[in-house]
Amino acid sequence: MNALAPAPVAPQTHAPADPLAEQILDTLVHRIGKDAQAARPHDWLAATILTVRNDIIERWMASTKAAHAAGAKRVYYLSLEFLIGRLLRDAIANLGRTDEITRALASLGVDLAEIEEIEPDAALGNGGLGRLAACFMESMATLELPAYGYGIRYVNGMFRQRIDDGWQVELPETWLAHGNPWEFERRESAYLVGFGGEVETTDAGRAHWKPAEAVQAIAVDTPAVGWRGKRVNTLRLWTARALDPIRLDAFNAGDHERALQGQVRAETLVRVLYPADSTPAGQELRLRQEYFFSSASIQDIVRRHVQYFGDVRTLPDKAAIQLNDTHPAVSVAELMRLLIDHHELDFDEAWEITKGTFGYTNHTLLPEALESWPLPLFERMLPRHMQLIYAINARVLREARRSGADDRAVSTISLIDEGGERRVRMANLAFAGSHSVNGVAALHTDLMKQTVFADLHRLYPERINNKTNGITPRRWLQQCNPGLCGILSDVIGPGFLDDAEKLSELNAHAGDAALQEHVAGVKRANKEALSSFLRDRMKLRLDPDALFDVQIKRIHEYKRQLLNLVETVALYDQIRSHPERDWSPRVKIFAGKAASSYHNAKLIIKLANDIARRVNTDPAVGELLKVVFIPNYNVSLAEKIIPAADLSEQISTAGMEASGTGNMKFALNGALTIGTLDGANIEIKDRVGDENIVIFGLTAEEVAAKRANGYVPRAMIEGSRELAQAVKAIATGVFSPDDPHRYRDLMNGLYDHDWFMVAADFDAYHSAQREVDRRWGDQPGWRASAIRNIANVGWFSSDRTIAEYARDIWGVM
Ligand code: HBZ
Repeated sequence: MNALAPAPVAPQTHAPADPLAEQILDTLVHRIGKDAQAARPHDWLAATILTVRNDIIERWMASTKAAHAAGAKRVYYLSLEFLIGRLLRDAIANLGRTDEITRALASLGVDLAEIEEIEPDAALGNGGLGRLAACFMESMATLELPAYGYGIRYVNGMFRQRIDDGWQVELPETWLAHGNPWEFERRESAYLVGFGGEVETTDAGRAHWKPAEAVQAIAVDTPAVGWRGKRVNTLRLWTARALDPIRLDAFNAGDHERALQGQVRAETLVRVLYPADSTPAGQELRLRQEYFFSSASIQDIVRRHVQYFGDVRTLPDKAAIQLNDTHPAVSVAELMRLLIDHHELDFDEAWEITKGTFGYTNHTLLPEALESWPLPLFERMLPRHMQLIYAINARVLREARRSGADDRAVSTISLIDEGGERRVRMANLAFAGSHSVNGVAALHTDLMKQTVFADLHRLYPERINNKTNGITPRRWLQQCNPGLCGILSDVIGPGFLDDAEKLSELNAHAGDAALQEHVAGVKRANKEALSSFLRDRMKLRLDPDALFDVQIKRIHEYKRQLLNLVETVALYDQIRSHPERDWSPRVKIFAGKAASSYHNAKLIIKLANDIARRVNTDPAVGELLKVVFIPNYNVSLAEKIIPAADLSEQISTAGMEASGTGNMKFALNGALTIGTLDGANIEIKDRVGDENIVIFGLTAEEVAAKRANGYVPRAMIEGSRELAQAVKAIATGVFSPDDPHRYRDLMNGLYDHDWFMVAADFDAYHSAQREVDRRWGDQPGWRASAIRNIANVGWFSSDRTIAEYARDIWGVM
């Protein structure tokens, strides 16, 4: 400013002394077009985001330039899902600017917490797999890896769940309704993606694919800020545009529908996230989505590589592409196509480059969840890719025969499933096309070797490796539980903020009564905050001194919400029969979405609500037992519930939950786990110690043996008085007097097959819950256990997981 110029006259209202407040106000006026008087909360939110964004953009450009200047190898994380949730609190916390921004907004009469609360969740994912991708994005930036996430910019993410009379109703999620200040459309980064048509052979003997149809993929970038703002990476989500958005010939001829047909078809591609989890979405549109984002991403990666390094043959030295499950597995064929048809490499060389570049992460062994596509559909949509898959298959099967595989092994290794209708097996394609195939917890990786991938593992014994999942401690401890972090800093200093494994220093203080008191005080405050949130939202009163017992996750039979509910009914019966006993008050909290086509999962939601209605209004149990189903579970809700939990329910049928990541979040926030020996529960137990977790039930081996040897659930049910009573009560309509047969089939399923071993594990679970009661009765013991959980789960930071991927798979650390 000119020193001689008169000082500007401060406006009368909202005269901020604070330069940051001035910036926000300036943004509000000049970017949003509102003044402080007229601004609504959404305007303040947008103005705040646009202001902090400037800081992020500068770091973002610096990060990109640094990677370029260093000629660094880049990591590409391909995922059809990124469940990132809200971004404002995370971004400003990682930039270390929370206090400053809180003050600036306060000087403008705005409450930061209030505007954070109206930011919509970016819910571009179903559950664990999508949330893992989001945690990984944050950790890759934190570890200063040059990394890109690639996915789809769905217009409608995960559906919003409403509960009407106890039933789930799905409503569209409109997260973009107020615009999205975090994203940048990059019109210059656009690629053509073809579908259908035919393959011709050129005079030079090369394949030439002539698609019948093409759409344009356009990049939309969102910054991903690492801890302490050290690095900002790019989440690149593709949107679709028709090549010819309006066909003027048709329009002028009066056929307005046909004129816009191309645009509608393109928009359909990116319209909605498939809300099925653990069951493949078998429709043609899903395969179109998979190819659309895979093709755009691979084209972008190859283009960047050639632009920076000149020679496509050095791709594996400079690019590591990780496939998040098989959803992007067609990328293997797409890279082969680009290398052979466009870069004119021969098949063998292209294959070595492809294998050197890709890694594949498997997230499930459920056979019904393994993706495969009908061969005729695949061939019609992607004829050139089908040819390449045949060629890859011929090569793999040749290698299999040479290594001594018999007919049975050859048929399971084949990329084509020949049993019945012929299908393309995406997991086999991903496995064959990758130099690394990893599971997400130790048990899961072992089971991959023993079951689904046994023959591929024998053929390529070096390929399978384990990378136990992790969670980002920034979102799942620092941001969601500031009270706890304050105490931890006071006791062990702030070192844990940069290295979660330093939480182990807390072990020395686990028996300290003052610390126990403080940790319990924060837990109690978090429970009060959750209770008051639920009072406003659900008109519900909870006792913050009760044990908060929580199961929040997708509703799925293998996760066994039903086991928890049946046990709740048994407990309810016992409280009513023995009101004189010394029961400790419990609140059973459930939340989660069911795939819209998953009948039993939706019925389980209804059952939870039916049980809640009956139990919560029964004067015979009073405050001793309450049951709550919280609607519309999402990342933001998890951030409120987890810090308030005393008990974490991780009770899947052993062998079926690949890892779980909620289990890690609860333990990090001082909840004890009641769980089976499944997924990462096993590794949590190994770290927190047997005395600080409650384990029950069949092992994975026992489950397999029981299934193999003819399991008779009816006998189990009849042999357990508590179980028989509870099942009968549910089956005969005690909780559904308006429709007494509502749960008859669900309960008959337990008698007849009980695939998920609810009956087999019931007694063990019931006793384990009584063990929880006993431990809860000893509050000093419980609190010490809570502290030992916090102290010993720092290893489950996604920083550790990503460091392992970086070292063992990507070769970038
Ligand atoms: O991936 C989950 C596993 O069930 C869980 O155990 C693990 O912790 C987590 C991260 O590794 N899997 C999923 O969340 N799977 C899906 O969401 C899914 C989505 C679409 C599909 C199939 C599965 O077509």
